[in-house]
Amino acid sequence: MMKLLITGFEPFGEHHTNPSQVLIKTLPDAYLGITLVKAILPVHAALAPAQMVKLLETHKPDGVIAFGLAAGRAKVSLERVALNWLDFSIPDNAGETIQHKLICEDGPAAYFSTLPLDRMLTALNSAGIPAEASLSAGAYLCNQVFYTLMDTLAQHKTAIPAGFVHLPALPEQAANSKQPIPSIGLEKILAAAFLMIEILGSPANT
Ligand code: PCA
Repeated sequence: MMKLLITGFEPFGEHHTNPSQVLIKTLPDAYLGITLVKAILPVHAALAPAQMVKLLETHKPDGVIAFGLAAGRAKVSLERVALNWLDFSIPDNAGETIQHKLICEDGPAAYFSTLPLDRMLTALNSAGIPAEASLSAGAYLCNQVFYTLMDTLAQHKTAIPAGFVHLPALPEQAANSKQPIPSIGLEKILAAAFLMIEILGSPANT
């Protein structure tokens, strides 16, 4: 049976909720015959990468989709690039603000997502879910976990589809935000996750 690792993040900064955490809590344990290993990562620069490495080693998944929140974005953002760079504009949940620092001293500058992004994009947009490809996952925890994920797979020469997806805020976050921010409802976020999982489970996942 195929096994996918799906991760989200806990709330951080000014956000009292995180759509990626809500997604992880809502997803079933299996979908279309695919086992879903679900985990919520801490917004903690020291702990989150270590947890991602441990999850990969423990579960040896056949594919990985990591999710996080990018409040202010209007569309589900399929990240193309993980950058070897940390530059936090707000502290993590442990109070650390890491700036101008490599994630991995001797690692490559960047890794590309190995998810079938173009196929996913077409499927999401055809299903009426606003989605786009994004060239930067930022320089905070999401990028750090994304880079660690791709670096760990590269180190182990594990050629599985893996990557990162940023989610817009939920409507309840937009409702309580001082600034006007775009949002997407949980039903659309769930539908997006199911479509991406289905694509990874289908044979031509290129
Ligand atoms: N978003 C943050 C970290 C956790 C999350 O959900 C980010 O974009 O880096």
